[in-house]
Amino acid sequence: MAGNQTFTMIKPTAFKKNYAGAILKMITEAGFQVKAMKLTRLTTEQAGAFYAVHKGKPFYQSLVDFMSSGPIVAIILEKENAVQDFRNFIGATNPENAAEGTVRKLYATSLQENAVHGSDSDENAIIEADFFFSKQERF
Ligand code: DGI
Repeated sequence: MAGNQTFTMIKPTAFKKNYAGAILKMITEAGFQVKAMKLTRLTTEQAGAFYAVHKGKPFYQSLVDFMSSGPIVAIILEKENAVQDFRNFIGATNPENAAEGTVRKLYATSLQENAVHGSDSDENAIIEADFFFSKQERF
């Protein structure tokens, strides 16, 4: 993946509210190229594994329940400096702190239901992309 890709998910509430099209438009207009994409749903086991780093925190179970509550759109994106640029583009974890014009400012419902995920390092981008996509599903 060589540092130029990141992984994102459009989370269940944002998908349910039909924001996926608008969010994807923002993403591509910001210069990110879609390299893989699928509509899928996490089991509670998969959501638990994806967010294992938060295990033991007070919000963990609620986060796992939420992330497995409905369909998500999983996407691999490519752009120079993809991980950092995408995190700047989506805004702060808590939408109350997200800058104007960011995806989370526009489409998040709450801290937990904050519209989109974005990998926090090149290493995690690779792990997360591999979690969802086979070689054949990437372009
Ligand atoms: O990398 P981020 O998604 O911005 O943030 P993170 O990896 O620290 O947390 C993963 C997700 O967990 C985040 O998108 C929303 C949720 N979360 C993080 N901190 C809290 C939280 N949910 C609740 N309810 N309370 C928190 O303090």
